[in-house]
Amino acid sequence: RDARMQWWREARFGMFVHWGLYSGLAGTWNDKPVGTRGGMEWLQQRVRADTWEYAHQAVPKFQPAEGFAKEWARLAKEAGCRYVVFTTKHHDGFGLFDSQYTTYDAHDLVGRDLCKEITDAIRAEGMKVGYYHSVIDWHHPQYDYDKANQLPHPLRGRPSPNGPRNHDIYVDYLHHQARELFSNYGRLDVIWWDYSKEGNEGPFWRSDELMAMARQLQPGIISNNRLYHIPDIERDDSSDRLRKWKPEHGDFTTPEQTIPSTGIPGVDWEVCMTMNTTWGYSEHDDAWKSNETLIRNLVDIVSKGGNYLLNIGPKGDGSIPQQSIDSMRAIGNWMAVNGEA
Ligand code: FUL
Repeated sequence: RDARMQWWREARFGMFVHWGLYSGLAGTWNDKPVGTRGGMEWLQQRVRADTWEYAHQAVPKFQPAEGFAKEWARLAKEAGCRYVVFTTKHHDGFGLFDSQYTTYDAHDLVGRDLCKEITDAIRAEGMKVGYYHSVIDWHHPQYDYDKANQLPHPLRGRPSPNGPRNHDIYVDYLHHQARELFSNYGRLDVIWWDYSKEGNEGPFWRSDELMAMARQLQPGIISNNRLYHIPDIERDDSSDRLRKWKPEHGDFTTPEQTIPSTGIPGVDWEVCMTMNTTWGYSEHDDAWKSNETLIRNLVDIVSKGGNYLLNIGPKGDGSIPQQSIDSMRAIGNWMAVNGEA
């Protein structure tokens, strides 16, 4: 494990990317802001849209420009990142990769394998590649939102229009897609699962099998622990829960939007954070952190032994908000002067 973790422990700084159908909607639904703060990658749930309505509005606005991925990779490199983790599928269920198990993916709706474009671009800049993959899937007809007990779904508590939902069928689908990701894009360095809720950890997703599959198909891969561990946004007794977490449940833990005050002794950890308050792009969120804050966060985290995974939320055409470009460059300049070679 130490051998697998070595590059990551040395990396210190990575770029997170949240990008999918929600990006083109930009935090707006029916010409109204969905809000000015908070995760707009949750837009579908925030407006209580079913998948048909959501996709109908979102797909025409999701039009990736040629070469967008190279811009992301160049920016990450310039900022001093050693790895990039991006959303292969977020909770809305839309995949950036080409899956033979659904038509709700970039291949079928956009005519491109965006996962491949992004993966290749990151590799070409010599960085490590990570996939954020959601185990939650609002679009899947067998995703059991009642049993999963984790979503404000428009149909929650009402009879499903598709009849009873069979969670096992959804979990098979999750495993099939994971196999595609582990098999079809070459070497993968990080798998970043998202996420379990209390009572739905581990066996709920047949997580031991997922982890074994990852190890078998990608021997060098490292993984976060969110198949087994509830992320720290959900609860505040993380140290207590971390005692129950075993190394086979993942290689590192992922405090979200917050820096543990005294680090997390004996555990590898990575703080993921937004630059404003949303992961997915919003045209209404102007609560940008200053460059000084971002650099202080990086120094604070690294001095306590953690990694910093800093998020950008590109727009529907794949372009990066100017504030994020400027901040990443400012971090890069700081690193060039103060960082290690
Ligand atoms: C959370 C998700 O629900 C958010 O949308 C975001 O992806 C964050 C990194 O993880 O659990």
